[in-house]
Amino acid sequence: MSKRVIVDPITRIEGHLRAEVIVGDDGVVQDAFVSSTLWRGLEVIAKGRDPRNIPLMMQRICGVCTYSHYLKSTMAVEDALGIKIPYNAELVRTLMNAALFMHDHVVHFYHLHGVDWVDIVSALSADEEKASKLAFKYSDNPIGTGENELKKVKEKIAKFAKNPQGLGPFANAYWGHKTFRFTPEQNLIALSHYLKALEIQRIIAQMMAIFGGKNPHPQSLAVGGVTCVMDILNPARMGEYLVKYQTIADFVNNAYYADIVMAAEMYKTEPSVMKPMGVKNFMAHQDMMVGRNDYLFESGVIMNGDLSKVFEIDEDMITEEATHSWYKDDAPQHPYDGTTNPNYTGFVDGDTVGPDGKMISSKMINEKEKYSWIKSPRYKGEPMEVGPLACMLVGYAKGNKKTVKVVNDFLAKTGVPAAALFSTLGRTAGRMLQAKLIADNALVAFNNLIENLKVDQETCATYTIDKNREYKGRGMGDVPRGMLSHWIRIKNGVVENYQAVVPSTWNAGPMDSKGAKGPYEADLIGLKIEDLTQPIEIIRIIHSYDPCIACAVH
Ligand code: NFC
Repeated sequence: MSKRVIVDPITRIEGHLRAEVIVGDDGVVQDAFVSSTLWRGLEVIAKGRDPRNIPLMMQRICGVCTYSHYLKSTMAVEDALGIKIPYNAELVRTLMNAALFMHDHVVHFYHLHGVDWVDIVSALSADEEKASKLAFKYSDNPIGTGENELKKVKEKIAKFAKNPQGLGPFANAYWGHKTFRFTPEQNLIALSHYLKALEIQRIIAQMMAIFGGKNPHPQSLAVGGVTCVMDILNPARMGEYLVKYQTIADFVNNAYYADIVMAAEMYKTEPSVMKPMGVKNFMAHQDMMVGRNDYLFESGVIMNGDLSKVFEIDEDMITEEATHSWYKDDAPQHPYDGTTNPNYTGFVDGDTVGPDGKMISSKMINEKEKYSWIKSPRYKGEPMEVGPLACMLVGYAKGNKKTVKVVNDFLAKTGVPAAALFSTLGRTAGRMLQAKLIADNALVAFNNLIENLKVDQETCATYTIDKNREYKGRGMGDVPRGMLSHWIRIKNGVVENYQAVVPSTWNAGPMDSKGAKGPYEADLIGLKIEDLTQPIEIIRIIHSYDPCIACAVH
């Protein structure tokens, strides 16, 4: 008889997320439902306010992709008012974005998702000398893997293990689960990088603050451009950015890249991470301008995993619906006319699998009705995956030289075929490859900025708002978790309507009126769970999207 398994909360993510799966006697997931259990309401707060203040408010949608909403909201207002920002401002915005992307992806792999791949307890039995030598298999210049360094890492974690509370930040995980594939030595290498990445986080945050004033939630964008004029004209500040950038790029290339190559080698035979995705439609938007008409990311739509065709995005075809979301107005709406009127209908009583595997009575998702605070975005009525993998696939299929190089080098080094990218491993690798694309190429923006400042020091465009006119505009692009768009209507000088269509909304949204599932839910169906009391396979898939539910619900 089938059973319902609940994972709630899914930890090591931003926000509140619950997954419920129906599992058959064979341990295979027959159906899946994903719910966000907390509402925000930023779109409602925006109404009636001065559009120039909106970006600072919208930035508060998230404390992780802290710059994404600030930037896209500023761009939406600029688009509505017909403002073209100076070239210097474009380049500075890219340099801030480079810091954000590298920060998010490093934190994601090591601190949020890494423990799905790395068995920390197994690392304690590693031979440091063997591990130190092994690190050279994955990088010519390994980081943090000298024999003594690895010894210290082991000692540090062994101290945790002696605590009465157990393993501290590593407690309560499914250590020893049969789907972990690294050897003890590989686990130790990755564990050392986990600790090193804590330092890296701090350095990248400082990098963002050089042009942003502070981090999280930088302050240096204004409608029309940027305000960090004294920083970009100060060689010491520019030099500081460069040095920090190089430290981060080195980590991306010699720790993060190396660890994902190692993961590909060991996990390419693990069925739960190689299971083909449920949704094979991808969408990404041009972003990361490094020079005039020179972008690291391309725009496009891929349907059914067919890389031979990339379609242009038709923005009129983007909708959000609320058939299974806790809002009124169920029917699909274009974001310019979107509404956000809460309508909470709660959970139902039922029988589910308890923590010890025995059946218990509990609250369950009512999948026949509404069950999530996340809406269901659709493109031409179809669910789409957005995110770094979508961005890399679109760039690859469009023949973007820099993307093609990064992807082909990885496929050659790992021996993994391109088809294997349509999996959890592919999604996790896609995020790293996007970080590498940035680490290897975003300094073009830095050099162009220095050159341009010699002849042009404009950083902000002037503009006026005519209170007798109506305006509408949108800011679109790719942010660390995928395609993000903000849509604004302005009337009488204030915000008439505001909607954000967010990456984690695309990926985590519930079923639509036709019963079609979004990427999270569709990906769980068909997954084999080895032990219902330790559903790490579910967590690994969900984590690979880097869920941000604060963003998704907003
Ligand atoms: Ni929060 Fe997000 C913004 C999402 O749009 N999803 O990438 C960004 O958070 O991480």
